Amino acid sequence: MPKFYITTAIDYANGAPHIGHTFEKVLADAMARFQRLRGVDTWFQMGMDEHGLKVEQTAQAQGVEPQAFCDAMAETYLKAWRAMDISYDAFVRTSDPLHMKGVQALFTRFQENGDIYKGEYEGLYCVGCEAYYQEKDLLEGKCPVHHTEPKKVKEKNYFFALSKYGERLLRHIEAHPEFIEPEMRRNEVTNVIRSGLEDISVSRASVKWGVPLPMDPEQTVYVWIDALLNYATFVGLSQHDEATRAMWARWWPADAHVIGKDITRFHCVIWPAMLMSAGVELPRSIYAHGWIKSPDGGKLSKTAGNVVDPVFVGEELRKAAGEGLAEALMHEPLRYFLLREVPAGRDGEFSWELLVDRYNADLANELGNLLNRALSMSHRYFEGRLDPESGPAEALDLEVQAVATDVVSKYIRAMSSWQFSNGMQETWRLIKRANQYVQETEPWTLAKDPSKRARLVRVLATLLESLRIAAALVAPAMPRAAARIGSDLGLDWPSPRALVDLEWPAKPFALGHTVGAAVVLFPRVQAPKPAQA
Ligand code: ME8
Repeated sequence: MPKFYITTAIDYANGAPHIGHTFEKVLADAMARFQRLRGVDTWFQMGMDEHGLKVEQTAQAQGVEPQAFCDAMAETYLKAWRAMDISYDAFVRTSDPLHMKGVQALFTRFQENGDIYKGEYEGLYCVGCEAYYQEKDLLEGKCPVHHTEPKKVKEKNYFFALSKYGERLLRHIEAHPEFIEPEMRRNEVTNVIRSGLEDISVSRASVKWGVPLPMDPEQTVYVWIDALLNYATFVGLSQHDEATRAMWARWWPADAHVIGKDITRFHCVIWPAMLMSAGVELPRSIYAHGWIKSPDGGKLSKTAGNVVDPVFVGEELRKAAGEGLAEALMHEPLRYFLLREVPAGRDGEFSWELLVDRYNADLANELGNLLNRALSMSHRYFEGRLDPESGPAEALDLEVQAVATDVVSKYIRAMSSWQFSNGMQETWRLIKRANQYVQETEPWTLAKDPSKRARLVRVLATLLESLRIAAALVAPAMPRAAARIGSDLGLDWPSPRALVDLEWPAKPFALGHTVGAAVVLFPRVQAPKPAQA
């Protein structure tokens, strides 16, 4: 069975998750679900980045030990990811002893390969990024991401010989362009490497909250080296027993690391160089997404203090929908919004108004309306069970069928290459075509004429078949809504092969089949903006 190992960045434990983090987790989740529903064995890993100065300082400011602080924060993250239905297989925490041992083992390997040496570092450090900056990379003396002034730091620490790996990295990227997606990011990274790589400091003398260096326990491993290694330590890098050997053989190399565009240098330069040094195969692909910005154009970030809590958004949307939106479905619209609204690799904007507009247009008026119409007419004219035979397919029916077939092939292509917005637009092309088909065929007119009964059966069967396919296509974006539609259609759902069995059958499934009662899945929202969003 083919395999797919996908990861997200692990979020800093210094503040609660916001819409920006949610965007990344939803992207990776949609890809993981897409792969699973295509019949691919998938391992989806995410987690929390717990060590380093930023977390140490935040815990200190709150008067708690870093470990206790991170334990509480892990609860907050897990609560959000469960609410958002992120289907992770493992949630890693870098304070886990298994991981810490793995970091030390790799560090020793770098040293044995002659890539670690002692030196003195003097530079400008941004705690928000947990990274050194060179003067030329600052904007008016400030960090370009956090808009804060970095601090001058001078310490004795250990260095990694990154400069050794520039040529090999360039050759790898040339031979495997898919290693960095999208192309825009690949070009940026290639330019960084071409302009010359400097060795990097990989330990901290002043930070206590971290993994002690195996060769000098007075120092801790630089948090980025520690964090990047999570991708390998939690899938059996140590290979010290049967279970870890099996994990490693099954999942490594990673097929996709999903990260934000602000951390490509770490993932596309430092991480592969570390793996080269350790003699480990490189991941297949790194996909860098854009940022979710607030309407004022700024990146939503914990440091900027303009974050939006994803769980709050769903709760408010439910209130705004007059509680008619089921509790189980209240976070689905945000998932859909993030996938539909943001073009692949680009920045996107989040605002309450944009969310409500998208919800009303696509979910209430199109998808919800189609489901409600198809089910209510099945009940009104056939008491929920269509006749087992129908009239022959006519030109209009074949046209809907042709749209479905075309949509499916374009959807698969789009979703396989991170073009989720296109995948959703394709899906809605089918949904809109089916709604238009209702207007064209006028089932209510057919129902008045008993001689048109077989034709009416064909029309409703065509609608229900379109919905079956649409529900499967929607599943990576809105798994709960898809499951709900599947069960309303009386289907055995979730089908593990939902995105394999997508062809239009010779005999529509709805013939002689009983469907559920009519429902309003997504009631329209006309509500003022809630205070926090
Ligand atoms: O960078 N829009 O953690 P982090 C889109 N611990 N994505 C955003 C975003 C926004 N407004 N804000 C953050 C770290 N992200 C490290 C990662 S991985 C070995 C270590 C994304 O909490 C960001 O780009 O600052 C990153 O991919 C992820 O959320 C975690 O960000």
